[in-house]
Amino acid sequence: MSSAFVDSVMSTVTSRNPAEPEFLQAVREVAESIEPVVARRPEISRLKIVERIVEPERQIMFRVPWVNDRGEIQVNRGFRVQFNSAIGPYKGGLRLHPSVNLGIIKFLGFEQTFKNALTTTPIGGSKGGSDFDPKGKSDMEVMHFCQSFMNELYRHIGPDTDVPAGDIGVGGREIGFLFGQYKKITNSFTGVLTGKGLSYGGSLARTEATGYGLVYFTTRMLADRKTDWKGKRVVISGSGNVAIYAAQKVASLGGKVVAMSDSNGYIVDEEGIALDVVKRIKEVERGRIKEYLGACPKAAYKDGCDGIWTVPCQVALPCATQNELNGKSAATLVKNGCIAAAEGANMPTTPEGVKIFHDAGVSFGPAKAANAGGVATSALEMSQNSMRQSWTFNEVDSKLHGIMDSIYDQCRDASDSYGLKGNLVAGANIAGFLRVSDAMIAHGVV
Ligand code: NDP
Ligand code: 2IT
Repeated sequence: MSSAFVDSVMSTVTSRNPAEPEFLQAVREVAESIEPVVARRPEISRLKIVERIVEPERQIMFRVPWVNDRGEIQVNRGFRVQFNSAIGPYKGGLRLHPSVNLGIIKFLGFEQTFKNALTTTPIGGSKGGSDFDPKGKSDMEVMHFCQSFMNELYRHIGPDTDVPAGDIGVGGREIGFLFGQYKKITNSFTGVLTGKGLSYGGSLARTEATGYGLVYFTTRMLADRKTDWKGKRVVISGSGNVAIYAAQKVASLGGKVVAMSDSNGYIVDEEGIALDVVKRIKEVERGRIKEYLGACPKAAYKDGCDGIWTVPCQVALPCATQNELNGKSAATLVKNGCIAAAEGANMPTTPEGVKIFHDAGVSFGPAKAANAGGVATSALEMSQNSMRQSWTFNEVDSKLHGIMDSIYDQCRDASDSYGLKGNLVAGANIAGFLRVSDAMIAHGVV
């Protein structure tokens, strides 16, 4: 879709941020969605809200030197992009993956701003990470990297300033090392990171939250089609934190997860994926998904990631990485009878893929809304830390469920009120944008 408004936003953002295709993709999608809002609310143009919202408040890039087990010096690049603090302290994950660069962190920070607004908890948007590859590294190497990363990051974060968490390549182990180093350098014990271990201030249900939240959101999408999970074939890409707990919740609601993947290939198990096996391989042994065949020899393994979308299913949950589900894969899913797709990963569906789903009448849950349960529960962890309390698993899970329902309602109501019924992409972007822009307007030109 092209228009004078979108063209004008994109021409400035493109000239300022050349060679950042993921960031430009994320901005274009929001610009397309909010065009009717800008037309209805003239103060947004007058106060240059769109021009301001696409510019990060602060971008930090830094050297991360560390020493590997062979005594060799390694140098990685660290990032923290503090995108928007209109509604609360910056909040968002840290990604450790060799593909990380400034454009990827900016796309994630930009999306995080609107996602966090949708949670209705008081958190701004940020993202960070490094091109460090944790795969094949020893615990000591990961610790040395995390300590060096925090030696710079600590001066930019704080419980009321910016609160990082996990993302790809950052789970409980890494958060522990990062927290330990922050505590040592600053001589303070505060809730400066979320996703912490339960022994030092973490929240019950944070590990499960993104996957569970994704399934709560998708449950509402299915309910709008007068159906539920019972007997549905479900394909979930990835086999990390989000994928595993989405699979667990799907199975508990009567769905059958028949395929999962990692960056090398995918497994198909017609009897339903044995999640205890996946959890052992991925969470305990840090192994590869193809090792599943060792425990479940009747399953099949195929090399390559996108083949997973050729496995027939009614519900598709992409939970690995950006742009992993393209137009061709979406068309295959539609042909095979898929009725709903919801994004556990951030921006996993290409714009062509989204269009094919929309045109085919497939219910589509965009990442900003559908995967917001993780950061929402991070906000609940911050609340518990501030109150020096810990809630039970059920208390946190029921608050998470309520937040996902509210996000669904916001997306549906926003799309309805702009004449875009059923378009949850537009609904999420409009509802998130309005919340952030109202706060920015109230703050004046800052
Ligand atoms: P993990 O590191 O736990 O798992 C990532 C999974 O995705 C692994 O199976 C990994 O395979 C696969 N993967 C990663 N990169 C690629 C790639 N380039 N191609 C194919 N597969 C890939 O991360 P999470 O589960 O935490 O994150 C998954 C997605 O969910 C990301 O998009 C993240 O931004 C998003 N997300 C995460 C939240 C959270 O709370 N953790 C919250 C909201 C969104 P392999 O092991 O082979 O690398
Ligand atoms: O993309 C995301 O929302 C996350 N990686 C979680 C961020 C957080 O602060 O919990």
